[in-house]
Amino acid sequence: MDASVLTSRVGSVTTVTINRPKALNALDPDTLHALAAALDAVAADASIRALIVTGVGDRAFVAGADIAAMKAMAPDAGREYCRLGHATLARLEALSIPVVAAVNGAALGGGLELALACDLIVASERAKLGLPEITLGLIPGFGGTQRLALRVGLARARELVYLGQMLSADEALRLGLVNRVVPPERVAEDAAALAAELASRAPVAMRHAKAVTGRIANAGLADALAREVDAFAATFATEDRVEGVTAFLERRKPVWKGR
Ligand code: CO8
Repeated sequence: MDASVLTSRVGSVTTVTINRPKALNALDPDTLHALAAALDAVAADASIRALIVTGVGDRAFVAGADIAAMKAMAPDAGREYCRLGHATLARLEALSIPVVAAVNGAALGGGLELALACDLIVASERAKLGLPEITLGLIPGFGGTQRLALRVGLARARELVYLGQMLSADEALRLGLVNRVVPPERVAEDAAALAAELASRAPVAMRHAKAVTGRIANAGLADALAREVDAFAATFATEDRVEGVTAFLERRKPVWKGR
C-alpha cells in the first residue's frame, strides 16, 4: 500500500504531501497519525528552514476529515478523532519554521483547517475553499471555528461556518483567507519559490517573527480549541450528524430532526 503521507526535500525546504487520491486526500485517522509522524521528523531536523504542505493530484488539497469513516463512528470515537486532528494540527502550528500551504484543489472542512494551521496559503485558481461541516449536521472540528476568524474576522468566519459555503480562490483572496492565487500548473512551483525565499531569511529572526506574530494572533487559542472539541463532540452525538453524513454518501439532501 502507498504511504498516505509523502515527504520530499529540495535544499532546505521540505514538502509533506497528503497521498490518498481515491478519497480526495481526506484525513482519516491513519493519515493523521502519518502526518503527525512526518511533522515530528521535520521538527527534529534543524537544517529544514521552511515547510510546504500539499495534497497529491490536481483535484484536492484535502477534501476534509474522512466522511465515510465518520459514518461508522460512535460519539466517543468522533470525539477521539477530533482530538487527534487537534493534536496533529497543534504540532504543525508549533513548528518554529514558516509553513506554506500549497492548495492545489479543494480545501474543505478539515482540509481548510489544515491550511489554516499553516502560515501562508498559495491557492490554485481552481481551488474551492470552505467549512461545509454544517451541511453534514456538524461544526468544524479541526480548529476551524477559531483559526478562520483569526484570518478573516468574526463576521466573515461566522458566515462561512453558518452557511457552509464554498468559496472560489478569488473570493478567498478578497477575504484575505489566502495570500496568493496562481494558475493550477504553477501552484507547486510558486509555493516552492515562496518557501525558498522564506528559507533564505535569517533563521533566528524568522523563528522570532513567527513566534511573536503567532502570540498576538493566538492569545487564548488553546482554551478556545478545547471548547471546540466539546462543541464538535456534542454535534457528533446527534441523529442529525448520522443523517447528514449518510445523505452526503447517498448523494441526497439531508432531512434534519433537530436532535
Ligand atoms: N471523506 C471521504 N471521502 C471523500 C471525501 C471526504 N471528505 N470527499 C470526497 N470523498 C470521496 C467521495 O465519496 C468519492 O468517492 P467514490 O469515488 O468512492 O464515490 C470521491 O472522493 C470523489 O468525490 P466526488 O465524487 O464527490 O467528487 P466531485 O469532484 O464531484 O466533488 C468535492 C468534489 C466538492 C470535494 C466533494 O467530494 C465534496 O463535497 N466532498 C466533501 C467535502 C466536505 O464536506 N468536507 C468536510 C468533511 S467534514 C470535516 O472535514 C470535519 C472536520 C472535523 C472532523 C473532526 C473529527 C470527526
